[in-house]
Amino acid sequence: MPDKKAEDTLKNEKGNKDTRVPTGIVNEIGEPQKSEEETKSGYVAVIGRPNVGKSTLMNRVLGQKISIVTAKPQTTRHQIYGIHTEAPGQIVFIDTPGMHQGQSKALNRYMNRAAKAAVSDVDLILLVVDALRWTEDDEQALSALKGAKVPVYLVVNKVDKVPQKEKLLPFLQEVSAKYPFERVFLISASKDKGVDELVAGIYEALPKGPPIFGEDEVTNKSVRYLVTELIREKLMQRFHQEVPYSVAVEIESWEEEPRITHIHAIIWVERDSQKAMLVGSGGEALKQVGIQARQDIERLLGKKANLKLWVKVKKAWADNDGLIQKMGYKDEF
Ligand SMILES: Nc1nc2c(ncn2[C@@H]2O[C@H](COP(=O)(O)OP(=O)(O)OP(=O)(O)O)[C@@H](O)[C@H]2O)c(=O)[nH]1
Ligand SMILES: [Mg+2]
Repeated sequence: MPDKKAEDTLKNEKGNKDTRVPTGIVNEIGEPQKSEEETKSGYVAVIGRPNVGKSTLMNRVLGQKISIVTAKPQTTRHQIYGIHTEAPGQIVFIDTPGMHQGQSKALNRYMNRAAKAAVSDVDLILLVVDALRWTEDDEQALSALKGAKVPVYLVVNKVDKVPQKEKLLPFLQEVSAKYPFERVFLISASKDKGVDELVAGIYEALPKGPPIFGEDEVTNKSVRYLVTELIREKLMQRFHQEVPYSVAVEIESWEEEPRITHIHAIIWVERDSQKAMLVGSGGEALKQVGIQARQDIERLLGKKANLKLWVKVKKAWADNDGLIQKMGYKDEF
């Protein structure tokens, strides 16, 4: 696993209020604390096809939005860590792009590589699937488990969509026969069902050890990166057809004042027609994107933000290996 990148990463707002207490100290209600030899820690890769709820699950455990979520597939594009620290130890989730068969564009190939790379050097893998739906893309995600040397849990998400639970049985049998999963969990990440049981199950699989990251760290990504993602989330949610898959967001300038942060960001698209869609009708849709993104950004930064967005065209950037690297899609997993 790469070492943590210390500077500029997002810290846990809870800070020292975190439930983990240093070795040998007795907490307020008088219970002796676990020494570091008793805590558990490790990396947990969250993989699966697009749109099954991997990012929703990670955010649910962390209790905050670290990874963006939309109703559209192929939302997550990079690996992103979500670091969960509490009394029993530390779970470092690695959220990944959904694995899928479309390999036509350089960006899609990058996303599949980023997802596959997460499977090595971890302590546990969660294969997330959608209750009752098994597709070719699930098969692709499953094939990434070949040669995995660590336990794999099957996590069947969105069980809230299946009122008759007996209908799940044949699906579970079918999927369980495909791989020797160590355990199977039925959950609803968005309705918070079965998630605590899954977290308890994760600790059972992790090795004993001290936390890997500082207890106030919640991700390996910079605040600036999270800001670009929040803008991309609003763009994906608002626009349809090919636009969501053709946007990349870049911070052009970032200026801190005591009470406000001024952020200028460029939205890159692939075609003039896409730019026209974004800025069309007096720019109303883009204005709404800006307002919604600013609200989330202010929550993230804990202060006021002044957000300015520009749309620019870089022809077929997602289809060009050199350009996707320039846009930040580098193989540094
Ligand atoms: N009904 C229901 N919907 C869910 C649940 N979990 C996630 N969703 C929805 O499923 C959609 C996809 O969720 P994401 O978390 O973005 O899925 P993902 O697997 O990270 O998708 P990619 O990043 O594209 O690979 C969103 O609309 C979520 O709100 C759940 O437990 N029940
Ligand atoms: Mg995701």
